[in-house]
Amino acid sequence: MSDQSGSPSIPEDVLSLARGAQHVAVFSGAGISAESGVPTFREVPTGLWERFSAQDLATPEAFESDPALVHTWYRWRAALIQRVAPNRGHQALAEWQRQLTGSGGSLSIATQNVDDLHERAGAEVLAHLHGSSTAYRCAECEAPVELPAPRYDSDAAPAEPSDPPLCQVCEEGLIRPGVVWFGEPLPMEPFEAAADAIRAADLILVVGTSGLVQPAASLPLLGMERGTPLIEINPEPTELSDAMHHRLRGPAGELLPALVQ
Ligand code: BV8
Repeated sequence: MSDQSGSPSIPEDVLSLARGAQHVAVFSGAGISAESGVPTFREVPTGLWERFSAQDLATPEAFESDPALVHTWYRWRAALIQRVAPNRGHQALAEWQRQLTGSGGSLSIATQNVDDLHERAGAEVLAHLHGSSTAYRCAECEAPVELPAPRYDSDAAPAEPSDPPLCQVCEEGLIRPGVVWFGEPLPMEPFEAAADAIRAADLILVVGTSGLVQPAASLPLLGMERGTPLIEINPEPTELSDAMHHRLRGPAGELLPALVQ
């Protein structure tokens, strides 16, 4: 087990694992977007929703009891995501994916994040395990809905919540975010695709996740079935650290570019 801390230099044995990998599986969480300015779930919210934790708001019950507050929180987050840019960690993964794909290999990204920063860095994402901040649907008839880009042009939370639109298809349901809330099942197709890619990988990177949210956080452990090397990239220890073969202690925006030669 190597426990790298301090400078973003990568131990030689980890560098050679990266150089020799042909099929890499990446499992990412909120931490990979932190350096872009997207708050992680562990950070304490401020403003309109400062009384709530992200976990309280990301539930069907919260939407049921205060649809305007939850709708506004998602629109504000979506606007923030659109205002920020992918960081060097997202870009390094996109570059590595291009290199591997070009030489008959693969780099599969399964993300817990609802932002599109991997895509905006130029990467293909295999699975958005918890949905997307740009998707919406009717809470009743499930009809998918396109909403115009949200217009909050400052990081400050809006003073007033706004009501979600009514569904134009069934004219009964409210439009909800196309994300997986706590207590809701994950969509099976992305989950299975992520599981298959992790089982088939010859190297697994676990980047920027506390490993607390199930069942997604169990996916990287599928690599243990075949003894696939598991590398964690995170400034802090996590629920998954003990299962990792290597733990690179630092920010993804520095460590991933150093890992991708
Ligand atoms: C389900 C979309 C069943 C919405 C999200 C008790 C025990 C175990 C499980 C449970 C339990 N009680 C309830 C559950 C189940 C629950 C769960 O896991 N709860 C946890 C909190 C205990 N799970 C569910 O409810 C799931 N559904 O189980 O359904 C079911 C089955 C059939 C029928 C009905 C029901 C659904 C979970 C999905 C919830 N939705 N997102 C939205 O985004 O608003 S989860 C959300 O939180 C994110 O998507 C993300 O996945 C998660 C946060 O996790 P992380 O990504 O890890 O982020 P976090 O902030 O925690 O950590 C950031 C990390 O980055 C830190 O480690 C930090 O050190 C690091 N970092 C910081 N800076 C950097 C960095 N790393 C690198 N570089 C940096 N610069």
